[in-house]
Amino acid sequence: MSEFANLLFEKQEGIGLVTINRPKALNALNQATLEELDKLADLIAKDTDIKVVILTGSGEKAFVAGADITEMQHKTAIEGRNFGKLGQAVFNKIENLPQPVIAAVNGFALGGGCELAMSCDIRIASDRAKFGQPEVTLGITPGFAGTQRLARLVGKGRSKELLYTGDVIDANEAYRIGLVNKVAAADELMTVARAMAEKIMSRAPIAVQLCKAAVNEGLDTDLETGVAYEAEVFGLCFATADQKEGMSAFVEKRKASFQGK
Ligand code: CO8
Repeated sequence: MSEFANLLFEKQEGIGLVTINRPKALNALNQATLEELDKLADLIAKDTDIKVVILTGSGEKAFVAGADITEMQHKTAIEGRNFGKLGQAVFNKIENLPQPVIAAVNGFALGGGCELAMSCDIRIASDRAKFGQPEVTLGITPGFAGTQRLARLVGKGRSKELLYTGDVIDANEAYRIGLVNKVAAADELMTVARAMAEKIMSRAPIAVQLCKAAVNEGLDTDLETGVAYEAEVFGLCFATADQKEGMSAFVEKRKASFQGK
């Protein structure tokens, strides 16, 4: 199924595979692509057959080489702000999808591309991937929450260095500073991403979704509020059949079979 001009979307046994598909522009995010991503995120959020999402870019060269510079070039201040707000809203939606989202970063993840990868829960990079926030080389700041998510992921000092210099770093350096979870050989990227998706899918789905919500809620608030939220979701798990199954399986020394109920 693809009702989208700039995205490919397929469902593969519980995995929703989203591919940004503008290879001639290195998958740069223009307004139309962001609007399509927004629409697709709404569809995925409602689709209970999808347990994990994998997001990648088409072609061998780029995940996403940024927001579309050609389209941005002549924007006014107000148009720039509105474009930034659109990107921020779409990335917030991706960050808060009920399902875990894995970015399989197959190449350049620059500017808006790095910001998109950071809105995903987990990043797996091909050993050919490159990351950076080169906006200052174009006379702008990041506008899709890069100043915020990068600092939260890699800390204040490292994020400021990347933001001020516009330096582009390779996958190993991104791994070293905690920007990515794993580095895979380019030809094994999707296999590694699928293996992680399958492992997550074998766990109790409601518990996984509640972990996601608790981490996201907690990082947006203070520790006291975060732990209070955790107590609530922890309690909620005891209302699920999967909690009974998980603990019975442990006691009976067998593998748990979760239903997502
Ligand atoms: N936007 C539009 N087109 C792009 C972009 C982009 N971000 N990146 C690449 N392209 C296009 C090129 O123009 C080229 O098109 P054509 O063939 O028609 O000339 C095609 O993709 C292939 O690119 P290159 O020939 O440049 O390929 P190279 O292998 O020589 O270089 C690079 C690859 C290094 C990735 C290079 O393309 C590059 O530097 N791209 C731009 C990277 C960048 O600066 N990204 C940040 C953009 S700004 C941003 O993302 C801000 C987000 C927040 C916005 C908020 C708005 C208010």
